[in-house]
This record gives sequence, structure tokens and C-alpha cells, in this order.
Amino acid sequence: MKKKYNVAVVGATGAVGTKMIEMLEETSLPMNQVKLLASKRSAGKEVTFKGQTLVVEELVPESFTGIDIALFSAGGNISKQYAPEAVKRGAVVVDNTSHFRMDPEVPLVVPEVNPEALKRHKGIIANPNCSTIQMMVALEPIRQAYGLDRLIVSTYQAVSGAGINAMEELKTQALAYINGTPADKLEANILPSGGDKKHYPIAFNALPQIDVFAEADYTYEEWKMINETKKIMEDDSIKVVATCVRIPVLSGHSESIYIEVKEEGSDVSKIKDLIAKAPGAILQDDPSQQIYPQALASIDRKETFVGRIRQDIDIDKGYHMWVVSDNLLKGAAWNSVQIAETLHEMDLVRV
Ligand code: NAP
Ligand code: 3JM
Repeated sequence: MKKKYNVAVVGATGAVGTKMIEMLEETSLPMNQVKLLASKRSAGKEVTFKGQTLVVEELVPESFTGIDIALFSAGGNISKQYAPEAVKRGAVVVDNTSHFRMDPEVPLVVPEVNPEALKRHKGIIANPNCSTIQMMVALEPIRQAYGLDRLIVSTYQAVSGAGINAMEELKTQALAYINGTPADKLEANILPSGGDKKHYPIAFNALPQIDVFAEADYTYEEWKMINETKKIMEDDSIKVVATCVRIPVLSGHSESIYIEVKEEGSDVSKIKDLIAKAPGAILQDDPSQQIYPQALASIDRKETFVGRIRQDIDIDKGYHMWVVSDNLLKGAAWNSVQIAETLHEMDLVRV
């Protein structure tokens, strides 16, 4: 086991990359060098890291020479092109994009849920979608205790999931609307999806489209949640369905989740106990005191918050809950750095 790693952050100037740098400042991972990579546009930009000035470099294949761990969050096309270049040069890649997630050769990992999958890595490990990750943290302890027959999730996703430009778009539209610009005159260039034809305002709105539409009129974001859940839980028989909605929140994804467990013997208090003891989860559930998870309070926290746990009115084995987490941390940057820490602990960084 090498003592100290050289770590590269690809997409270091983005919404996720910026948080990756913060997570690397806090990590227990022994590090030698940290290299920040982005496009030509940002080359030369200075970033303070642990009191030192690091200069952002333009991403080229040779950027990975001498790198042991490369954290990617610059979009699927960059991962497609450059992750193999990093692996070729001996790095292990933790990729935040959806590009490799469903590749059977690539482990899809939430460290609290399926760290053992890391043992199968061949150089690339995929970080799941933000909305999937927080749902897995909340549901895995319930699945282990009672099995999961089905789950129905509706998401309330923050704009930071769509990048820095989407955050700016929300702020600009909100100011314009408050200053008198009518809704039909608000300028929209990014949301609901940068890759789609039409754009709608997000300020004071709710958009039931995240990513572009795909099979059976579900969006790709919805398909990501469905397929990734089955892969992480290693169970294709779980019935999963999702409705993903973008709301005018800057950070913190919220989810209303309905589950039906398989086995007999569960009740609300046992489910609450499981969440209270679950790694990475915090139970916030006291209706008498109006205690429940909230997006604003999740910002800059690494945990997943779970509350509003109720039995379904009609279905004995059915439960409802509200699950919230910082999409840029547990949903992206923290989960990636946590994967790197786990790889180190399991001696799986090939150096
Ligand atoms: P963002 O704020 O728009 O940042 C994009 C980053 O990619 C910037 O650092 C940008 O650098 C860099 N980049 C763009 N084109 C590049 C190129 N040709 N070569 C090198 N770097 C390039 O986006 P973000 O929110 O951080 O998300 C980035 C990606 O991470 C997304 O596309 C998505 O695939 C993934 N993501 C995953 C999750 C998750 O749930 N796991 C959550 C959010 C995002 P410049 O400053 O030079 O433009
Ligand atoms: C591209 O909130 C979101 O929009 C989800 C995060 C995201 C992803 C992802 O992680 O699935 C934004 C943009 C992707 C992608 O497909 O890689």
C-alpha cells in the first residue's frame, strides 16, 4: 500500500468539483499532490487548497501521468473520452456522470450500502445519481430487515444538480420576477434540461422534467433511479418507479418515498429504529415538535436525513417517508471522496 496518493479532480471549477475540493480538504485519505483540471476556459484560475494556491490546468490525456486517483465530474462525454486515458496511465477513476453507471464491468457504489462491490473494479468506479444515493442510504437498512417489494418515489430536486449555470439562472429569474418581470418574459436558457429544445423558468415554478424524455415517457433521470436502485441492491425484482421534479431550491434534494416491504413483523417504530442506527442516516421525525428533514438544513452536511415516517392508511406493509440530503455532497462530491477513502481502506487503489 502506497502511503500518499496523487489525486486529480476533473471538472474542478464546477458545482460538484468545487465541493470535491472541499471534501479533499477534510479527507483522511493520505495525499501527496492534488491536481485541478477543467477546460481551456478555466486554465490558469487559482484555487486555495489547505492554504496553498493551486492553479487549474487544461485537461489533456497526459494530465493523468503519475495520478493514482481521478475524480471525474465534467459531464458524460468527458468521462467517456478521458476516464480510459486515466486508467491507461494507472489511475483509478471515480466517475460522477451517468456514462459508466450501468456498465456491468463497473461497480456502482454507495459506501454505506455496497462497499464489497469495489473489489470487482477494473479501474473505473461509478458514483450513482444524487437522487438514487440518498434513497439507498435510507432504504438499505429496511431492505436488509424486511426485504423490499416495491418503491414509488417522487423527487423535489435542487437546481445545483444541473450545475453552476442553473443556480445562476434561478437567482437571476427570481430577482427579475420580484422586480416586476412577468412570468412569460423571464429568460430561460438551461432548465429543465440543457440538452432539450425548450426551456422554462424555474423561479417560483416546479418542472416535472429532469434530463430528457426516454422510453415510455419517463425521463432519463427517472430511468437512472429505477435502474441504479436494482443494480446497487442487486435485485432486479424490486418494483421501482420514479417521478423527478426540479424545484426552485438551490441545494438539497428532497424525496417523498413510498415502500412496501416483503416480510411480516415491521411497524413504524421498528422502521424508525433501523433508520436511527443506519450508517450515514439521521432520523429527524417528531411531528409533535414539527421536526422533519428540510433541504436548507441539509446544506453542507454529509448525512441523509429521514423523517415523516408513517404507515400507509390501507396497506399493512406500506410506509411513507421524506428523505433529504445535500445533492452536491452525499449526492456527488462526498460519496466520491468516501469511495476513494474506502478504496484506500480496502487496499484497492492500484499503485
Ligand atoms: P458545472 O457546474 O456546469 O461544471 C462543469 C465542470 O466541467 C466545470 O469544471 C467545467 O470546466 C468542466 N468542463 C466542461 N467542459 C469541459 C471540457 N471540455 N474539458 C474539461 N472540463 C470541462 O456542472 P456540475 O454540476 O459540476 O456537474 C458536472 C457533471 O457531474 C454533470 O454533467 C454530471 O454528469 C455530473 N453530476 C453528477 C451528480 C451525481 O448525482 N452524482 C450530480 C451533479 C452532477 P470549465 O470551468 O472550464 O468550464
Ligand atoms: C447530468 O440533479 C440532476 O440533474 C442530476 C445530476 C446530473 C447527472 C447525473 O448525475 O445523473 C446532472 C447532469 C447527469 C448525468 O447524467 O451524468
